[in-house]
Amino acid sequence: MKKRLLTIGVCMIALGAASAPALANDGYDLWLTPAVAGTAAPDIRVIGQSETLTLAAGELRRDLAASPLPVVLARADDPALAALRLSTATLGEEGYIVRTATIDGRPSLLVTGKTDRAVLYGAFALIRAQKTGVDLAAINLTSAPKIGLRVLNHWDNLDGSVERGYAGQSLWDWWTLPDFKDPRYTDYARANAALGINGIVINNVNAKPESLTAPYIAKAAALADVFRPWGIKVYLSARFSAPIELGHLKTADPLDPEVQAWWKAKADEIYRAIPDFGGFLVKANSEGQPGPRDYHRSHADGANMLAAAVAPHGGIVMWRAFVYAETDPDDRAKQAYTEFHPLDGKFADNVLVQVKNGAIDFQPREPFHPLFGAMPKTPMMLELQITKEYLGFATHLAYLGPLFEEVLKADTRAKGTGSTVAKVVDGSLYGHKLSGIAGVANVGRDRDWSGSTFNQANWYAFGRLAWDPTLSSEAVAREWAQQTFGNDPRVIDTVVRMMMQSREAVVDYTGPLGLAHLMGTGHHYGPGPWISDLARPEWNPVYYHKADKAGVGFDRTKTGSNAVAQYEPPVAKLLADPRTTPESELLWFHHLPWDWKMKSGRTLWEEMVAHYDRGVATVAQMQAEWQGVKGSVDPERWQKTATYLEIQHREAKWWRDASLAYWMSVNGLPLPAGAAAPEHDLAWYKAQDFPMAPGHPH
Ligand code: GCW
Repeated sequence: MKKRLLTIGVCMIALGAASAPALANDGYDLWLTPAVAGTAAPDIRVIGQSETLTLAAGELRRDLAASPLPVVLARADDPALAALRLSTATLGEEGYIVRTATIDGRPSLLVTGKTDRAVLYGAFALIRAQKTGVDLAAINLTSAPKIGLRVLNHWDNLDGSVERGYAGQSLWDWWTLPDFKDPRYTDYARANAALGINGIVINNVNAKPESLTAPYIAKAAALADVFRPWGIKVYLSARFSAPIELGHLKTADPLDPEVQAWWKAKADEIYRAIPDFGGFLVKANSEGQPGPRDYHRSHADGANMLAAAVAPHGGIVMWRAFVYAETDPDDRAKQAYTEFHPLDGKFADNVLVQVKNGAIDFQPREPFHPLFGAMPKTPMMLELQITKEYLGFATHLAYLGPLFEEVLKADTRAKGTGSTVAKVVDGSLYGHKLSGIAGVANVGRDRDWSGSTFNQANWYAFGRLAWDPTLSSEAVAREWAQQTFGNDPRVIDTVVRMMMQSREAVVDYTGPLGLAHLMGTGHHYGPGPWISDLARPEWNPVYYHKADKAGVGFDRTKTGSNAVAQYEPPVAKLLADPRTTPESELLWFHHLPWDWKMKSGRTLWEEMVAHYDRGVATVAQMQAEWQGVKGSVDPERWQKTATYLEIQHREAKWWRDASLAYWMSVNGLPLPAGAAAPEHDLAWYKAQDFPMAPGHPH
């Protein structure tokens, strides 16, 4: 009796909560906002049977508001659709059609594709269309992903921490897996499927061998079971030396038959637990990780050995090109190209080489990596960083869509004009069947998943651009805003305006005109352009800016490291001359005097100061814009964003002031008239210390 009363009480509380006005929105729903209660539920019919089709129908029931027509979900080869003679030639396995059609004599809204997961993607596209104001009565969408592997890379450690993670602990509770499958894993899969993301590397590229042991394979298998019906495969980062650590072999030499046999057996073991396991991601001979070079073998030798182990099961290997060696005195920006370019044509068919967008390391702006277009025989996977290691962690508002778009649209000129990075990556430039794009995830256990509402947009933009790298980042920002904040045009316009200027603002206040790698050591939080005492030269910011009394910037032309020669001749030619180098990349390629005349007529020094000031001013403007939508955005997300913008403003000013104080200590120049003096002296900025900054092992 007592128990019953208690149950009734709980129900009443639950009911009370459900009927209370929606005062708060903690951002948990992401872009999967449920249809407003009270609108007529659409009529959904599923033809055919599968778990994925059922999930697709469930998504529509939850999120689609009234539909002008009944919705029909079916695979394209279903006899019920035969009369429609659908043209499915361009759809591939994942493409969908969403259009009006008469089915069994009833005017309907058809969602179809060749496979169940294509239908699922179509269902999400229909929901997106409705939320972005498309007239469903006239809808006619056909869409197929341009890139095959659309993968998130989790830098999640087995102890629950996340390398460069700013959204709380890892989403994976390794300890309670495989038994407990947290419902969040399903919500995570839904959010990804809505964007078309079809692969997740669940552990850090700085991998522990334990992730390949039986208990952790079982944990990975549990996640794979959750993700599978959502069209998502699980991948693992593999530690190259695992045959030594786990197999007790004396070597991990990729040409050693015992090592090869170990990996083959390991792959077989994984596939027994996860029949659709995607494959391995490998960081080798980079930042202390083991790799084939330890045995005087090439990256191709290492990759091909793993590729042979997974090939019988249809798996692939994503081999990272993020390498630079302390023993190599050459410009760090050149090292990946130097090492990988000669290996073109040497990789097995099921290997992709995964290349960061730029040649250094996910800086707020980098020129595109010269390896794109330089390895025609090798599928090149683009790696972007969604988590904002160098763009203000979770607190700064920096929409990365324009950064992603900038690299995707960059023209390598490898096969004439129009040889964009997007065409290299989607495989079309050289006719590769395998193609892929990876994003380092910004997801953790925070209620809003990504540490802030606006960080969700970066995950969203990655997914949408992975599906279609020709989309404009502004269009993506708009559709994200509509699904996140509703359809008040004033709110949407404000949000999109803020987003579209936000990344450039970060460039301005952290490192304008092609400056890069100026951050504090280890945690990478805040400015440290003065740092010069670290053991390896390329760890020091001074290595990257080379500022002295006479000038600033890294000479990567013939008179310097000649990194420009790694680009195709027409690109190299432009970059060899400071007058034809885009000013946004000027100091990346050139060392120039402080009084160098810029296109604006200002000196380089004046221009730099103007950029720092513009960066801070843009943040102030974003704050003002956000004030303008107070009351039109739910209070919880509004307040958190407002507070984060205050933090951003304070830190933008800190970056500006600290940087200017340092540059002035080097060039001895006064500030241009009207520019405010830094708040503190240089010694103060140098004395700041952040031993507990997040995302970095303490
Ligand atoms: O940007 C650097 C990060 C490291 C990271 C490395 C990489 C996973 O500071 O934390 O390690 O890149 O991409 O391998």
